[in-house]
Amino acid sequence: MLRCLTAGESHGPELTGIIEGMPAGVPLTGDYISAQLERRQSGYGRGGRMQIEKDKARITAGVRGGLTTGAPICVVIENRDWSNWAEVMCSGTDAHIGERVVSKPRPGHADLSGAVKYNHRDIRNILERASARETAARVAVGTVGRALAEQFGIEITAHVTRIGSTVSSAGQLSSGEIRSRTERSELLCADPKAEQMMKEEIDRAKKEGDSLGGIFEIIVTGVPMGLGSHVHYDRKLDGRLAQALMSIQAIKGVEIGIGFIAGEQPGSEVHDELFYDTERKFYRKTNRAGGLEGGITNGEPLVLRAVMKPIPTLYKPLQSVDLLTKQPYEASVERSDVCAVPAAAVVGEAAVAFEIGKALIEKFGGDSLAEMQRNYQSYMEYVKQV
Ligand code: EPS
Repeated sequence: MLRCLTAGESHGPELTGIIEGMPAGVPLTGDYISAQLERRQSGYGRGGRMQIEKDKARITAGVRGGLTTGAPICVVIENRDWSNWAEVMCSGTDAHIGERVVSKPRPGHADLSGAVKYNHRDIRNILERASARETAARVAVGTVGRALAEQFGIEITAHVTRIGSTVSSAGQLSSGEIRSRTERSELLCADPKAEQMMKEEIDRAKKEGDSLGGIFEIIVTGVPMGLGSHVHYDRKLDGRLAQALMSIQAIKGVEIGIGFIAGEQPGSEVHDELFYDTERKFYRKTNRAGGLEGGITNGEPLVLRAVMKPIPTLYKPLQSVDLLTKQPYEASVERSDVCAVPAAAVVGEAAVAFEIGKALIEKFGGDSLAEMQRNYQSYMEYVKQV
């Protein structure tokens, strides 16, 4: 069973990810993880913090000579901004606890509910962990799952399909074409015309002190039929993928396949009809189910979408109430991202990669990659004979 934990505050010394349950013999390096961290940091519309951070993954356990050993893997990412926060964020009793206290909850953040729930008078104790900085650690742990998935020919591609009112028309492209186009895009958008309009929309929002959300899509190819299960709610892969995506900061909805459109169409236009030929075996001419039926992968590409709300830390003040004085005030900030949808798309890829890695281990078992691959080959032979 593959599991992970992350720890670390936004302005603490570092973020840490621990992954347990990876088989031995999977190629993995710090550079491989850092390449994904770099993708997460790029994107038009990021704020001042991204000028400070240069995320690099340092593997401190579980990998030797570029291969996993089977032991827990530990990945550390340093927070460069820590040097500006060392006294305030220090874990010792000499921390400057009374400095940079936050008592003004920002609407849309975990600030107020978190402070009440955890009995804090300083909202910093909540915002430091609720911060999307934590997604750097999620990318690191998810990339370990991706390293495993790649060994089975699985590819995971995200692209931004909407920012604010601008929609990309890249929906009809192949995942390979989407991947090569997004590599050249600052917004991870496969439609250059839409990307230009998205940038203009971000510029306008920035000028007005506002923020923008959007939608990203994730396509997973090479997934064998039979990952996940129909037998119990917590084994259904659609539910697990949705949870993985919903738990990313600021995500407010997830769709699989045609998603909410399914509620508008008659059944005859929703379900994917089945066909068979000796070459292709069982196949479908459509993929409205997004590669998942009954919580089990059906061999078609997985297609998932998630919507990110606009970042709630705004230059434009929003009405709120001070936690301590109970006086009304207008919440505003000195530093914020205007739009982080491309970053969220990279985090989404990693979150999905982790779940796919987990599902592969559940299905094909084994303590080493070689053992897993033997099990995989024998299963794929069986599927071909059905
Ligand atoms: C974040 C606020 C900003 C973002 C941060 C998430 O940080 P700061 O408060 O230091 O300006 O830059 O995102 C990251 C640091 C990151 O690596 O993505 C928030 O409140 O969620």
